[in-house]
Amino acid sequence: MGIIEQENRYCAQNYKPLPVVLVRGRGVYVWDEDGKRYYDMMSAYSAVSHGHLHPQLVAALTSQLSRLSVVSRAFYTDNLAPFLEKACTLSGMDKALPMNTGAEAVETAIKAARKWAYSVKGVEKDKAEIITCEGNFHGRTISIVAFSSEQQYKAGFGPFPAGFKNVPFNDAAALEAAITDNTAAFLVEPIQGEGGIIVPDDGYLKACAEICRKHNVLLICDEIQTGLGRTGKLFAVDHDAVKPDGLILGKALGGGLLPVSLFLSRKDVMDVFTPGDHGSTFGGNPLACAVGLEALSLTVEQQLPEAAAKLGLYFMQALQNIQSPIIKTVRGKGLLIGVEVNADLASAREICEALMQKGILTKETHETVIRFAPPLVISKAELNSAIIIIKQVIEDFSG
Ligand code: IF1
Repeated sequence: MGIIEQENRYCAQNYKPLPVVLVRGRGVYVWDEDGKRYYDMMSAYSAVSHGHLHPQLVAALTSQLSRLSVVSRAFYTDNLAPFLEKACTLSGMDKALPMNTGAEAVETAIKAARKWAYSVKGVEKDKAEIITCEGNFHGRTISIVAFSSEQQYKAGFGPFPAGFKNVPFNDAAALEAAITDNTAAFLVEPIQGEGGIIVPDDGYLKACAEICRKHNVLLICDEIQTGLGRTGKLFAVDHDAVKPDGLILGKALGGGLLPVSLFLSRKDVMDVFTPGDHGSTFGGNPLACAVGLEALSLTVEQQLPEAAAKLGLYFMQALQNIQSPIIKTVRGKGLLIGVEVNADLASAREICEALMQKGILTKETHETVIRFAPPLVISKAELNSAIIIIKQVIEDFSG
């Protein structure tokens, strides 16, 4: 039985992977079981922004593995505090709560916002509302898909908890109109990833921040995908010079090695948690802290935001210069780029399969958008080589 057949036999079919079996990764490259090399243009949905097996991240993890792995938060350890101090200093937040997956950090943010609404803002018990956006993606838990606008993510999983309200993305007036005295928070991705790399107008986030401040509503930004340099700034909120009341980090925070996530916020929000309120077996474990601290340091030391800004602009211009009727639009920021294809001329999935044949790995989102999000450590030479292949494949499809 081949490995794909074996996986189909034993694994739930909750994904439809491209027919490639990866066995090795390094930097911007991954290799399949036949030794064929691919450019990774997905970075595991931006979890591998530092490149596969970055030597400094592997060294940080290996070193920690020789000392202490997991002890739970029943005891103090020597590297949680330095990790959280670094994260707070870089983000301008007062305190952080460590979790593992992005969804867990989003759930933490929802709990914090609700408890803050009751205990600080004075919202009536069990009446707190959280506003989110159409086209959002914040994870796959029952509470989170309760406010998803993607029917497939909800179908068959009800019933869902109440207390969430969706407004159109990129419409600050709609946000203000949806706010009531019971509104605890506005939870938003600065750029919608899964929604198809939707970049809002300049100033949208700034307008939302002002509206939230005016109505004493927490602005919580989900930067699980857009954070740590991906969009050309350390955080995507920096494009609008917005400091949110809460920030959610994940994916690249784990250096492409471990699940590491954080909910960071103001002191008065974080202080609603008292011992026993919330927790996680692995949240803030020494391995995660060693990797998380190194991932943050590397992002800044290697100027990954600046690299993403420069190479992202170059990459987008190269994609926009491809003369092809199958390309409808090219959009994105930094190295988070989406190419929307003309659905009546070509299928994004088929283009991804053709790209795979030529040594480029990426995935479509929402059937019509091809995501290009390489590791931020990609060199201009590597990017040029990838662009040549992408151009060739799109021109072949254009007949
Ligand atoms: C899937 C999307 C990307 C996220 C944001 C929270 C989470 C994610 C902004 C949850 C996770 C992943 C999940 C993965 C596909 C992928 C994805 F297409 F679904 F939306 F990246 F764009 N906030 N996104 O992007 O973090 O719990 O997964 O660690 O579920 O299919 P997680």
